[in-house]
Amino acid sequence: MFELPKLDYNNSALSPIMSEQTLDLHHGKHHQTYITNLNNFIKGSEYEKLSLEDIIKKSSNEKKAGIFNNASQHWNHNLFWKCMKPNGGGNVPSKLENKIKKDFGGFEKFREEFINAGVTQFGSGWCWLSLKEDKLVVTKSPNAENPIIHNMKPILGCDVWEHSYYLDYRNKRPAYLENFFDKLINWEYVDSLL
Ligand code: MN3
Repeated sequence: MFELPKLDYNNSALSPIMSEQTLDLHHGKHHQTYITNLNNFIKGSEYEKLSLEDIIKKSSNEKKAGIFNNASQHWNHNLFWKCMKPNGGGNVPSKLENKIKKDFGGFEKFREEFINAGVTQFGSGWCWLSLKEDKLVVTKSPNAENPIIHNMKPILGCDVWEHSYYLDYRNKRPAYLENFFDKLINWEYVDSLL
């Protein structure tokens, strides 16, 4: 049985960048629903004993869309909550900063590429910073899809489903992504996943 993880901050702590109402709904309702659905799907099946990552890989291989979508969304949101903190953004730990500069040719280039990936994801989905073998890469994915099914290790993910930003930013997805990047990211956590 999977359970909703507690956030490391209060639901009002990211306001006004991400409002209390958004977190109440996004964490308390949307994320909880993925977990409830996942538990119902796997109950009594061979999936029940597997780790979340193994459930994602197996259901992807076996094209079990119901299990895959809910398991992957559970994983994705776990990372998303951890990648944010009150008064986030700002200084990046030097190990991560140096790796970003090396792999993207500059921090500003990486910022642009990450935000652009989120802006250009057509419809619902995610943008990611992942390790692919030894290199950092930015990718985007539709719906629930997670880079681990493409043998990458995500270390930063931003939810660009409308439920993530519509109450606070309406249709302005670029403004949401810029604010997420500049004011919410917990770079110490991202660095710890390198
Ligand atoms: Mn979401």
